[in-house]
Amino acid sequence: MTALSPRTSETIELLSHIERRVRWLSTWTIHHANHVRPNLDGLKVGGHQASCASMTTLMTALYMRVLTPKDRVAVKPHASPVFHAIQYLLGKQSQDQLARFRGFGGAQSYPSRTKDKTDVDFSTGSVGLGVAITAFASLVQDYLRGHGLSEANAQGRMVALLGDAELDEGNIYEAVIDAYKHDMRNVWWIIDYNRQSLDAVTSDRMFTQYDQFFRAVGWEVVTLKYGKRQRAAFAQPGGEALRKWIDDAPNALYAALTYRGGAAWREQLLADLGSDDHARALVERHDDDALAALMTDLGGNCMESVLDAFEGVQDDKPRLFIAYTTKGHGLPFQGHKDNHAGLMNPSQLEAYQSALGVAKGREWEPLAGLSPDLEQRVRAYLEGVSLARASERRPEGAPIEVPSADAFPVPAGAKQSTQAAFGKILQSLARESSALAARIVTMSPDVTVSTNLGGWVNARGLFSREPKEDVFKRAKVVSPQQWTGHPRGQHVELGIAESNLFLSLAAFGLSHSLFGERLLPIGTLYDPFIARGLDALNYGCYQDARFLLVATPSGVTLAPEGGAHQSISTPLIGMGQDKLVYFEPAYVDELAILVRWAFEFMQAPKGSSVYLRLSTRTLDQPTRSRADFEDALLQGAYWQIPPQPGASLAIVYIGAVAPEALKAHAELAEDMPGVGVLAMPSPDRAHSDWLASLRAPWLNGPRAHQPSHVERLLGQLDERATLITVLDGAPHTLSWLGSVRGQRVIPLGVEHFGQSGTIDDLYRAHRIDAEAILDATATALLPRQDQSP
Ligand SMILES: Cc1ncc(C[n+]2csc(CCOP(=O)(O)OP(=O)(O)O)c2C)c(N)n1
Ligand SMILES: [Mg+2]
Repeated sequence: MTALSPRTSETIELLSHIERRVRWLSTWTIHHANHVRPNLDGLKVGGHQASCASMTTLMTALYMRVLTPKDRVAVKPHASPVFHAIQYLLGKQSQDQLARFRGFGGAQSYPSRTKDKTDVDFSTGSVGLGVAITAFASLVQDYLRGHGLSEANAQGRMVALLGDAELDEGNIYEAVIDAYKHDMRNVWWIIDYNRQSLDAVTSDRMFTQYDQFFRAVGWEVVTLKYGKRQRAAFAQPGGEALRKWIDDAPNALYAALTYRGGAAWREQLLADLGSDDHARALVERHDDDALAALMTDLGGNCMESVLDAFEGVQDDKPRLFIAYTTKGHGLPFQGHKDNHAGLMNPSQLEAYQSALGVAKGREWEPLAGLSPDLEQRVRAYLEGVSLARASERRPEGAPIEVPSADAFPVPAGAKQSTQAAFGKILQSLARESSALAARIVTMSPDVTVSTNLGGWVNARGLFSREPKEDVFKRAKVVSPQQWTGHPRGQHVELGIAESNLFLSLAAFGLSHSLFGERLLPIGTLYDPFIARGLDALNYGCYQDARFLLVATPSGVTLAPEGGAHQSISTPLIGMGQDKLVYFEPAYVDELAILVRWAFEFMQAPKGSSVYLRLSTRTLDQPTRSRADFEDALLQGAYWQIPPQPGASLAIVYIGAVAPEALKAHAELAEDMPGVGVLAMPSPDRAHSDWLASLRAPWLNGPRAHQPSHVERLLGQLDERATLITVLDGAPHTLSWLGSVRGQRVIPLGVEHFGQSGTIDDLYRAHRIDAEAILDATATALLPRQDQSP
């Protein structure tokens, strides 16, 4: 943070006016979308006026005074209109975008890095994730600094603005634990403590607990409970009784009285405190409006208290601000328990508008309703705001050169698994002094060793803010793992919580765009546990973070290690997940090509993250020249054994079941020469290419049709050929192949899980062995009932 200009009473005055503008504009934006803009499909548009109103003080203080361009913020999803109103006042958002709030191409329902047309630092939407990513972004900052890629004074604050019910999301506590282990700094989490969620008022039992959670893991906790007006009242005779009443009041009662207003406050306070003469006098000195204003003067809605709290911070310790607020602050439904998705009706809006002096037809004017003098002073203030003057906050980071294929030699060995080979490929990169090797950062949720990253970590070290000796090494305990921690280490060892792996990949995978330095993050985990972090994975992809996800072992092929660790549906996740390309190589020469390609694709403007589904099964490796299959591999499929032209049968396989496909083929060869074996290392690439080729003529006219890669490959078979597909995963992964040319598919795959055994046992039980393929062939040869001869 830079030094702030001294705060004067005028600062507070102007910020309070700005806050009123922010509240008006965010309320109006939602109102306009719901009540003014034509509604063409009759569906609710929605928006959260109450959730916005409770945050306007906090956000105005931050954006209009406290934040600097180095700071990055995750805004509570349903406060999106507040964020957009602030950007609008700072001259960084258009009226057109606000007027199209929640419409196609307009300001998004929830702040979005990829879809919004203004400066969103972190997307939010699925509550909890935006909070946690700020902790990992601060780790990225520390990492860059440790690696000499940023200066000490370049450190910004990673800020999350969160709802209080958002604290129910367990991923927040998982992140806090890893944050503590990594001694993370420069994180501010600011709770909009309005004590209401979507459905209800927060349980009183939680009322005092949050601070203890956080203090236990090294956070400084700042509670903003009372506003300035309340503090002044507490200093008066009877004030202590009032304070005690406020402290003891149940959340639901406080909210209900807030909704009902001054007369209700008076009735309740006099009933409870009336026997105390001083307290009674204190209450009676306030008329109804003044009493309501006093009782709702909570710390998080008091500009001066908020600024005191933020500006009082002088260090980089992680900080939790518990800012008491009123949900719907200043709006007619404030405190009402059902106000979460409540919308003001047109007459309420009209009353609010006229109280602010905003003339009809001038609703979008940024400073409507202010006197000319005030307008001029506010405008001058806004022009001086640090974020208004900031220019580029979306750097791209220089690309990292990916060395030629020589730097990615195919690991030697006649029999190998893709998992072990991946470890070897990284080990050979670790020996290089290339720019690429310097920018790789690996991370794993406590499965570094068992996913074969140990060698890489031995060579490149653990990332740690402070040097950490390998005590076992000093004590001469023999171990293949020799892990020393230091600020230049290139592996981030995470706790088991997989959600943290994905949030960490998301943060490191945005380094180029947040901090202007590109990193190439690689995360390893067991394939089934992708499901544990799936929402966080989706979240990273949504933000267009770029990373390489290596999931291993996978399927039932992990055999005796298996049982509960088997994965079935991950190929479908790989195919269905936007901004993630899925590959499942069988052979290590494929893998070497794919790892190199992934580093390029992760950096390509139209690229994405990459997911490699690997295996511990050792396979006999083919001897062949990469030129024979490289291009086709990258398009997702190639003929490993080409069919005779017009063949009536092909076996299509993914990954570790290659030997079964080849064995079945060999057995068929005598009776049925010409059967092809199609290797399909990326059903994802092949499928999306096929869909794109279908779409092209619809979008660009009939001449735009180009047959897709897989269409060309299958075109070598008879049009009535049968495709027997097989993989260690959900059979649906390849069923779509039947629609490419209308050929029949018999899909083999895994539908149930949980039983361990040998590979032979399991392949037999799940019917993905050679015998099952031959059985399917027999079915294929039967005359089809639907086809007349
Ligand atoms: C993972 C997830 N679950 C559910 C929701 C739906 N949702 C949006 S806001 C909300 C309640 C939030 O309450 P709180 O965090 O207290 O916010 P505020 O009171 O400020 O609106 C819920 C359940 C969501 N966005 N994300
Ligand atoms: Mg709340």
